[in-house]
Amino acid sequence: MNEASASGREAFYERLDARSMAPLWTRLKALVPKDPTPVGVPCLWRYDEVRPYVMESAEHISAREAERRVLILENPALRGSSQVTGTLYAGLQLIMPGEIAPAHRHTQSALRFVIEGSGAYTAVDGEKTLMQPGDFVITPGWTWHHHGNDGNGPMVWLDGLDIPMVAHYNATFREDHHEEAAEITRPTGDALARYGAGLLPVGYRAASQNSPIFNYPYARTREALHALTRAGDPDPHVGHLMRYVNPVDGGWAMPTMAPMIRLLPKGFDGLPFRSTDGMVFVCVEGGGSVEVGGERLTFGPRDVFVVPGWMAYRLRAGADTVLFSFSDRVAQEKLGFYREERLEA
Ligand code: GTQ
Repeated sequence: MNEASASGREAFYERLDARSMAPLWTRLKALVPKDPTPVGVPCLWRYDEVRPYVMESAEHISAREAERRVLILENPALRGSSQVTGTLYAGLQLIMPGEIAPAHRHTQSALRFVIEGSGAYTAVDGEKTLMQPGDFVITPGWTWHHHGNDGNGPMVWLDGLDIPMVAHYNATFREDHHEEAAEITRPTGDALARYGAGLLPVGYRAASQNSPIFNYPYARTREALHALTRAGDPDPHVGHLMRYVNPVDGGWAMPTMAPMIRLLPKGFDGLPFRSTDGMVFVCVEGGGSVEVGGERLTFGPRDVFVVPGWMAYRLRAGADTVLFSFSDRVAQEKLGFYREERLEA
């Protein structure tokens, strides 16, 4: 191309620009790349390092004043965005004895994975559930919820929310309840008895895309995971990997976030794996390492780490290890985007 036509092109682009238009061909490869560019970087938050900050937050603000006293786990490559992956938010929430985090509701879905403490509860849509370490708890979008702590020690859980995903669709709404604690209309344990015992009320019709079970107690989950180890070998890439299920339709427990839990037997030396969903992990028991992006992050109980989508990773376990995780896989599957790849060693 000669100079005259090159400058003619540039002038054309400028005239386009003035009309709020642009040539696709200068952007095509970035807009429609061959494969995904990972969003964010791998990162591990070691619980013994972050815990002092979580506890100190109680010296600076009450749950009431904060509304939610949470330290956001922000991806180091996405600072200022409140994102842990391209679509997900994560944070560590602290509730001290006697406190109440006041009732509100929002279109975002939330999940809680209990890290430390006992005696605290969350109330969701009229039912309170007591939380224990390892419990997986759902707050469906647009349900009233407040949290409280009737115990005598602090409680910390990991919050996972689809905040960036809902923001992407500009479909964010919130409402504060007129009372600090929303009304309790059902006894504690009601949902688990009705929907979590391999039974369903006859004539039951799903009112939501969320599982009607909103607390999956760790004691039961753990028992199931250990039974699997007696029944056969783990998948060589992902271990004994299970998803939290909605018993009404067999689908994922939540419509936008995909919660899973896995057991990696002692000595597990996983083959590399990658999938399009960025994943947030919590080590529940045991310990090991994740090799990702040319580094090796070692983890133990209560540590949280993130693996960006489409980055290959290998999991290893030095002891029988339980890992909880969540990602946007369920949304990607519904939209037809989800892909995974099992790689050679
Ligand atoms: O517990 O309702 O970490 O609304 C962020 C926003 C927790 C909550 C978060 C929230 C909540």
